[in-house]
Amino acid sequence: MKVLSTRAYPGPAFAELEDVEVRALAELETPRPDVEGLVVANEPVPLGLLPALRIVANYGVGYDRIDVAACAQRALVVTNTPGVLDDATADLAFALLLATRRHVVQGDRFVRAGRWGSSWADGWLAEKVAGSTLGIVGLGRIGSAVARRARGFDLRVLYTRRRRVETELGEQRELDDLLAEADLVTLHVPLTPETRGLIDARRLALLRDGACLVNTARGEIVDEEALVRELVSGRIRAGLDVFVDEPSVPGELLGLENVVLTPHLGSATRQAREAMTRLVVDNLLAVERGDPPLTPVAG
Ligand code: 8YV
Repeated sequence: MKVLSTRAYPGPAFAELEDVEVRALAELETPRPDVEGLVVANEPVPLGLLPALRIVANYGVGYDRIDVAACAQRALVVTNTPGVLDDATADLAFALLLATRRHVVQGDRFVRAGRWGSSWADGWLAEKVAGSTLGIVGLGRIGSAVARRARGFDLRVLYTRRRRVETELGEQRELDDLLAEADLVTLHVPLTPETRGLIDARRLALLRDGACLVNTARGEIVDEEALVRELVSGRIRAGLDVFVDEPSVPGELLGLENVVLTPHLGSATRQAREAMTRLVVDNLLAVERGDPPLTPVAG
């Protein structure tokens, strides 16, 4: 099966694809009737240029930029990579929570600027982490991995989840109540029509003064303009790994000390990324053999 892949994805599994062409989708100008498999990283699929396509294998768990309904109409299989990046993303969410709360990046900049000797950093007293309340918006696979880490930090955990479910990981709340009660809030819902703009200006205003908001999910889950206004006002802090128009980041954020910015690193461990490639390749090989894909997305 001829596979087109938008990048050479990391790990040994990629070499198992016998007939693979690495090419950015923007470079496709004429129809490619030879291509049966496509690997993308949450990129819109030019279905019109790929008439013989059988499978779109997404390198990532989130597939919000792929028109799954249009693929289903053409009886195309769409797969993603759930499960293998939970620990990596939960680790980064925790790193951002701690870095944002404890002025880690701000401190690093201060030391590098040679300012440590000349001024006493007593404006930087942080609120403690242990004993504070963590709100997890979306207690799915990644949210649950965050909740397990929270135990070791003696955090009280609140969570939202679509279904009402009792778990020993924390206490379930309605979203507005969670936002008003938590000291630290981390987002772990997929981007869907229901979650686009979920954390809007009204909900941002519910956050407590000094609260830390972490987003390793998707930029569009938050009203980014409203978030920028809250951050410019200095009322809350944030650790942001994802942005509406990434790789562009709102310019106002770049000069702020109350925000830590990372370039969409959630799944960026060698182990997670290699396992993602493994799953992408296994899905392609399954479809090539005529077997059911391992991790299809619901169409
Ligand atoms: C990216 C992600 O897909 O899994 C997701 O939903 O956002 C990430 O894993 C990955 O960074 C490749 O762009």
